[in-house]
Amino acid sequence: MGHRVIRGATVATMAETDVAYGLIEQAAIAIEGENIVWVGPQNDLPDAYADLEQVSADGKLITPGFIDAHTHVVAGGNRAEEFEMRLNGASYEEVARAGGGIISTVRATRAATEEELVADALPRVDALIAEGVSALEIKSGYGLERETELRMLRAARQIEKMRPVRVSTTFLGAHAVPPEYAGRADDYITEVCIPTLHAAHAEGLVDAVDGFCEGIAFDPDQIARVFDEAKKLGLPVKLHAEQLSNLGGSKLAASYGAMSSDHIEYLDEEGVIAMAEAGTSAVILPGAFYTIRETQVPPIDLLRKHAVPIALATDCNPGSSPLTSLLLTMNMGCTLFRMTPEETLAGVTREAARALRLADTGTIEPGKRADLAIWNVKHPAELSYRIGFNPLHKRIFGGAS
Ligand code: DI6
Ligand code: FE
Repeated sequence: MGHRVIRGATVATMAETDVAYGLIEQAAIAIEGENIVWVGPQNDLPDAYADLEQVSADGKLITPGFIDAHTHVVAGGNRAEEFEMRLNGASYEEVARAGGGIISTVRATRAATEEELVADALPRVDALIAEGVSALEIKSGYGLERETELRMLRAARQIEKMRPVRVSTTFLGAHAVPPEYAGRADDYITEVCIPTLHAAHAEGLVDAVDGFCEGIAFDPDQIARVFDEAKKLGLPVKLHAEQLSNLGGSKLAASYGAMSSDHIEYLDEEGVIAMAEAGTSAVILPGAFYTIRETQVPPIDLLRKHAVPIALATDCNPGSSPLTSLLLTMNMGCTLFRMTPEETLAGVTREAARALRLADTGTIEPGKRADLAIWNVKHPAELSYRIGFNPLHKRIFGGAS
C-alpha cells in the first residue's frame, strides 16, 4: 500500500490554475502513504521518487475522487409506489391520503433499526463509490423526533466504518414539521429540534447543521433559531434555500457564514451577492429539479458573475431525487443548467470539498490525500457528456486501491 508512482495518465488535477481542468498530459503522481507528494509531467519526476514502485496508467484519465456534498442516503423505505400512483393519475391529495410524501419516509425511518438503516443505505453508497466517490455528506431529517434523528446520524457514522469512504454528517432536524406538531412549527423547534441537536452534538454525531427554509417547511426566523444554537456549539451551518420560492434563506445563511446554500433555483442577485461576500458556496442539485419537473433554473450566470463557488450534488433522497449517480448529475448540470463540463467536474471535486470544508481533498496536489478516480476515457468532458455510462477503471482511496 501507499508508496508508488502512477505514470502515463492524463491528470485533471482540478487545481486552481489557468490551465483548463489543471490538465497534465503524460503525468506522474507520486504517493506516499495516504498522501500525494508530487504531481507533474512524468519527464520531470524528481529522482527522489524514481525508486518507488512504478504503476502504468497509460491511456487513462485520473481525476480527484468524487465528493457528493448533499445526500439523504440514510432513509427508510422508498416512494416508488407513490411515484407510480402519480403517474397513474392520482392527485396530490390522494397520494397524501394513501400516506405518501415526506411523511411516509418519516414513518418508515422511525420504524427502522440502525442496522436496517445502514443496510438500506449501503447499496446507494456503493452505487456512488462505483462511480469514483471517496467522500459524501449524509443528513438526518427523516426522524423528526429525538431517537430517530440520533439513529440516522449513528447509521451515517457506521457507513464510514463499513466502506472505504469518508462521511460528513449533517443534522437536519429542521427538515419538515412532523404530523404530531402540525401547525406548531415553533414548538417543534423548541421542544424537539434544538434539544436533539444538543444531544447529537454531545454524542459527536454532528459535523454541520442544516435546515429547509420554505413555505412547506420552516420560515427564516425558525431557521435562525436553529442556527443560533449551532453557533453556540461552534458548528457550521448550511441551508436548503430558494428551492420553490424566495424567502431570503440564502441571505440568512450567508449572515451566519454558511458553508453552502443548496438548491437556490429562486435565488435573486441580492442573495447571490450576500453569498459571495460570506464565502458561502452554492450547491446545485439538478436531480431534484429534474424529478419535480421544475422549470425555474438556478441563477448560474449570477453565481459566475459574483464568483460564488459552485458545487454539484445528487441530493439523493427517496422523494425528490432518487439519484445515486454523480456522473448523471454532471450531465444534468450541463444539459439542464448550461454549466460547462469543467464546472461540473469542479463541482463534484474541488468545489464539493470546499462546500464541505474538507481541506485535504478535492484536487490532485502535493499534500492532499491520494483520493483518486481512474477512468477509461481520454478527456474529462467525456464524464459529463455521456449518459448512463460508467467508465470508472479503478478508485484509489487514501493511497489504497
Ligand atoms: N428538499 C427536497 O426536495 C426534499 N427535501 C428537501 O429539503 C424532499 C424530501 C422528500 O420528499 O423526502
Ligand atoms: Fe436535500
